[in-house]
Amino acid sequence: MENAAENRKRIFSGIQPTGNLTLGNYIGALRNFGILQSEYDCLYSIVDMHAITVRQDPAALRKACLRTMAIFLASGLDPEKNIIYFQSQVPQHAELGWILNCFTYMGELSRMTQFKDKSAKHADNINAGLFTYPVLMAADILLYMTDLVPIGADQKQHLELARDIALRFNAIYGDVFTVPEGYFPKVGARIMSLQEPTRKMSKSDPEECYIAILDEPDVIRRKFRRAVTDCEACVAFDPENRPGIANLMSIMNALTGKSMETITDEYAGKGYGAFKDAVADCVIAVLEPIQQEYKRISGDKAYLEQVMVSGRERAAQIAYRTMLKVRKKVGLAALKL
Ligand code: ATP
Ligand code: LTN
Repeated sequence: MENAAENRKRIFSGIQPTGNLTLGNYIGALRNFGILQSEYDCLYSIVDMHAITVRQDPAALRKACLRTMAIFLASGLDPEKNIIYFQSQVPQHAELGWILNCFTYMGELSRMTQFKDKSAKHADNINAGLFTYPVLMAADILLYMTDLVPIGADQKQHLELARDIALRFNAIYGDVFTVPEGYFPKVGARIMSLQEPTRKMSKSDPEECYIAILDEPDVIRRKFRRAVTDCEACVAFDPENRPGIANLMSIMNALTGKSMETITDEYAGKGYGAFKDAVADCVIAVLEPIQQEYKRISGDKAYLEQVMVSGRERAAQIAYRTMLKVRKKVGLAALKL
């Protein structure tokens, strides 16, 4: 595929194997991965090196990596069509990350909102990796001459930085990197927390804030029933003043395609209880087949291993070619295999 697809546009995206993948990850990113796979030449990475910017239990991290890969496959990503692999198994990510660190300014990194949020959350461990996290993300993307990056809205600032770094590098050394564009979902680019609907749904928040892709139906129903709304008890889309109900409407809209007007009309006079149950039903209908497939795939360790090895080999070939070029440009000795 790597050669045959030379003239197709290339896609790269990554998901951290931290905790349980959420409905936000699914709607904001994963669902688009599946849609894009037939038209583009895609790489989807489990970005385990990004995950260790916050302290991880080693055994739990190893498990989470495999679980994330199984969820990728269960949600319909074809490992033949796409390159699915673990970031840390292609060492060129770290190598390019270092080089790009030397082309990124402290001021740029200090402005990153994710760094500010994560520093507040992990005040006892504000390490340099957390600070340079966006540079490693830029390396992920630029290593594969990526054209398009499917991500949720929270990653927009990081993508802008990756573009700036690419442009800066190209201005010095000539056209080395493809300058990537973001690909954001039209609806659902920012699914909010069920308990604090002014903040994004995040898998590192407490359980009741998010729906995990692998949550059982009764858990999903319970979490939606307990979701924070307001006391107006009428379904209407007003994200500014009524973020909780607007978030539930966005989830329904993203999963069923029903417009906000249709949803408003359908649930007029029915109260929040019925609406919350209906949102839960839509989510269950989408997640159930993924969960069934997950159960099947996650038991097949040999298959997962095979996907991992083949993904790594295919990704490494492209990464190797980019690094030959980059090393030459910056004046580092060639590293031939
Ligand atoms: P963490 O809470 O551990 O930082 P995260 O879920 O925010 O995790 P990732 O797992 O790295 O971060 O996110 C993977 C993809 O999912 C990214 O493209 C991100 O933009 C998208 N995403 C994450 N949360 C949401 C959300 N609430 N709504 C829409 N997209 C999201
Ligand atoms: N930073 C992203 C995860 C991520 C990513 C990437 C996304 C790491 N490398 C490359 C797209 C492309 C996050 O925190 N959600």
